[in-house]
Amino acid sequence: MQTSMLTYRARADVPAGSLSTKLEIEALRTSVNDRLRVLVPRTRADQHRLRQAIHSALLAPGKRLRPLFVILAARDLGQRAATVLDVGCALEMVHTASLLLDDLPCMDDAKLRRGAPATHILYGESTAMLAAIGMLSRAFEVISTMPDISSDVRAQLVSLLARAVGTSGLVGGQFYDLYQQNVGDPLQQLASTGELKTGALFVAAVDMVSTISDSTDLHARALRKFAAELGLAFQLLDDLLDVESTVEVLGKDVGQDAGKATLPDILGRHGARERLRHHLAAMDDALASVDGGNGWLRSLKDLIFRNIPALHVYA
Ligand code: GRG
Repeated sequence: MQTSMLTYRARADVPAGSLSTKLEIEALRTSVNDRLRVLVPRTRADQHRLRQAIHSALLAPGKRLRPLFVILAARDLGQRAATVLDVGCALEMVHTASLLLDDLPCMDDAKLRRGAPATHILYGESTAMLAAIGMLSRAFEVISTMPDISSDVRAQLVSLLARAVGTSGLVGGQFYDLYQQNVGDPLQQLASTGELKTGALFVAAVDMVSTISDSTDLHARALRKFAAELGLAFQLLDDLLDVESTVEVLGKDVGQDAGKATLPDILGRHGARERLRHHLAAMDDALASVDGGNGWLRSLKDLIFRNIPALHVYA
């Protein structure tokens, strides 16, 4: 990230949430899926079971929010390089790896993911763990071998991703989720858990985009604030859906958080929705300070938080 000026391009042409915006985002999702099929970790002919586990997990119909987030943040910065698609796919590999690990019996013990039995149910726990590590490693390989960017920028991207995965990110957040539930102030603890477990990847996503785009510090900070609020809002939405939605709608187990301290549990559903609105407003504020609130990220935010039939109440 540098201090050179780069115009933050607001999109006056397509209003947030319009049909053409949805179609455009849908087309981007297709290009993410196509690219994931190319980048998926290679396996040898005699590693058939591992290949099946990786393919069924990574190429399953996920929402692809993290790649979309990367691509749309880059668009808002006027950046359309192919590099950005690969960054998004690498984040999706990390995210999918985290889902495989999260679903294991020693963690969340989930049975269903992305509309199908969880990877450890289909292929066994050890293969699920190996598949996760295979995807995680491939993510770093993709980032560290991306053409058309300097080795200095590549090194910065690797560092940002490593930080988001490790004890300052997913690993640290998962540890809190598993073992720190009843330690200290529960609201503070949940904020730390959400910040690391869910927010770290979103923050890494925009930091990576800002690095590639050589964005201004002002824009980088605003995107980072947006991403941090998105992480908290998205985790809160995930917690609300766990109590309010169905297996059919989500394609994953519900009621997984029973007995756990979550925001809906502590604040009640009404209080949790209020808090969600607060995060959504903070996201708008962050964007407004740079693009007038009419960019692609605004559209993505609207799609995530409004387009869930059972949850129009959150809009
Ligand atoms: C070493 C990669 C790695 C991880 C170790 C297991 C772990 C630490 C972290 C778990 C992090 C986790 C699963 C957080 C939950 C985040 C969340 C709200 C996931 C749901 O994401 P969606 O709704 O899912 O985007 P889809 O399936 O649509 O991609």
